[in-house]
Amino acid sequence: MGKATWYVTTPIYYPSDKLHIGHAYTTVAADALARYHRLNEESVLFVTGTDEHGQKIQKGASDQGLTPLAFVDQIVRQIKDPLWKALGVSYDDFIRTTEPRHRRVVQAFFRRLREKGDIYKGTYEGWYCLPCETFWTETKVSQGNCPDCGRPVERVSQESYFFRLSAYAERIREHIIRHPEFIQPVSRRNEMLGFLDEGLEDLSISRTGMNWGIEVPDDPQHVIYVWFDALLNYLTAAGYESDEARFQATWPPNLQVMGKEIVRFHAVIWPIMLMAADLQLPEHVFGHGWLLIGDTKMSKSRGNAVDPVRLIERYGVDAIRYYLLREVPFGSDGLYTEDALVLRTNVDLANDLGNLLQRTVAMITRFCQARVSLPEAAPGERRLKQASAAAVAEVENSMASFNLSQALAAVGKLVRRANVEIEQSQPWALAKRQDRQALHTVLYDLAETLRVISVLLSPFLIEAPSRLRAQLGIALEPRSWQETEFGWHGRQFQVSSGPSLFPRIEDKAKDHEVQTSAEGRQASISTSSEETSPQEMRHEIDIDLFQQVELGVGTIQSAEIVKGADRLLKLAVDDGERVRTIVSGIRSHYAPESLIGKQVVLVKNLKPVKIRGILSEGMLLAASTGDALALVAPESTMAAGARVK
Ligand code: ME8
Repeated sequence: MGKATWYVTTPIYYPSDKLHIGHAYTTVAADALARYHRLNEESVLFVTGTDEHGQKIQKGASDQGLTPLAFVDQIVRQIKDPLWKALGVSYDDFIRTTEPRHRRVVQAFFRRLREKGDIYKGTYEGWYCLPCETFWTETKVSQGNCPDCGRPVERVSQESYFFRLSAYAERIREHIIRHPEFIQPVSRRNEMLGFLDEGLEDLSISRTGMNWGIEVPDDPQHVIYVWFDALLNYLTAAGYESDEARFQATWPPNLQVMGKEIVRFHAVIWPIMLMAADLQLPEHVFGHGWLLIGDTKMSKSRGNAVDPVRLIERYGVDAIRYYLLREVPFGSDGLYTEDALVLRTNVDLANDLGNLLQRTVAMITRFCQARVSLPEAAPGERRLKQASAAAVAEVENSMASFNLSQALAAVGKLVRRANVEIEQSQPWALAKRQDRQALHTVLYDLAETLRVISVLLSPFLIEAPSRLRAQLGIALEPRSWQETEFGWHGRQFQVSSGPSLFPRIEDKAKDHEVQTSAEGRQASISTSSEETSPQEMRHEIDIDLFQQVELGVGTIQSAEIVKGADRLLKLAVDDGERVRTIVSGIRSHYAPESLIGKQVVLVKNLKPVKIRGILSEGMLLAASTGDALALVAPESTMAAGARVK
């Protein structure tokens, strides 16, 4: 676009009540993108704020016996802190539509369009939905209810200013068709084209008989319609009519993010306002899906809202941000459950990432006196180097298409790949063989991969990247996205183990009696171990990892009691190549003689261990529950040595 600043916006929210995780979702997504562009060394303007005028706010205030300003002031304070502060929302500007800078812009804009003839005075006859602050014509209202939210609408009949939307219907359609990237995802673009097919009527943009809003210039009986006022916040924050240099560097927005229910305002009405004022249109308008509770949208007025601050207190900011951005493909609707949040944290963050860090630091500490650098003669092409480069490219592509969950999935894949690398390269065996070159190469690559992961995660997570980097002994914050280059850190890592990156939530939950929410949430994941069983928290493995376990059929040739050990039997098992000795704890379930000739499944590549002075070379598979135990066997006789997979 050739301008200096990458400009991203969220909707400005109604401070009519506390915000919930639906609002957090939009804001954290915009925040991750803003952080990503900053890391890419771009100048960024990230704006969020509050939409403080309109009947809904006025009513909320009078219900509490407050002036509208006093009413919104207290809510706005809480939105800034604790909410956005605790969630790590790095906005550059928080705009409130009650600020004088905004009022000036709205009035100047109104004047400009009125002078041009795109705003004119007439009479409005129709319906109004208060919760949506939306006008509806007779044909759209079904049985007295709002077509968007289904709640009753009220009849309005009054003198009003109108904005000549209809005059721009063809231009906006053409813009949407010519710029497939303008409205995203594509499903929203199709919806908007469908909406335009129904025809555009001029929009009533003023009300009389209420005073909580910005007056129409030179006609103070009229207050400007809250949506017309609110949409202009994006101009105000960019410096329109107040700071020309800032405006030139910033306008138009690169990305405007919002929930799908208000795409119509942002992808049709708002661009037409800009066309009428001869201003450039935003590059991308992205309408994401809804967080649902059961099968309904989470919302303030439905009383099913989940408070993000309480979740952060319980699970930490990174778990919440990760869940919001990873769980649901950006653009689709997704079910919110606290169980899913816990599962995501435990599997992806505690198990996969936490273990990778913990194992890597432990091995570098143990085998390399906590210090590792890349050996001179290390090969240039290495598996983790390739996997890191692939992950970086995938994250970059995903971020360019705003696909945040795909970006995080790519990071997850790299984490799992690194865990597999540990299994495959077996650093402990390299240490034992004193293969210093191979050992240092693999441990350096693991540290380097973790470093790359810390950079990849830093747009998304607030605390974990620096805690991870502290254990690797490197600067706590990456300075630029270029640090995702493998080998960028071409020097030594001096590691030191630290507290677990993500303690498993079940452990934490045991310490806290977690209450179900008073706000109508059904079941909290809470504390009980039956609800969050280890099976549910299962650490998924790739097929590569599974295939490293060599399973085969064996035939038991002899079995004898191990003296002095009442649970053990010493078995001789023909594995198809040789007869190996296996010590197995099955004595209380099988009489030795009953086992002779029995077929079993054994783990063939288990490290031999001495048990009661006997070298045991493998393990038999057995199913067990409670006191019951049964050896696993092929369903029909197989040759000893047959592979089990
Ligand atoms: O519409 N799932 O403000 P608002 C996902 N003031 N996102 C959700 C959500 C959910 N369940 N609930 C809310 C307004 N959101 C106007 C905007 S802009 C010029 C004026 C998010 O307080 C989502 O971004 O009703 C949605 O569009 C926005 O909050 C609505 O916030």
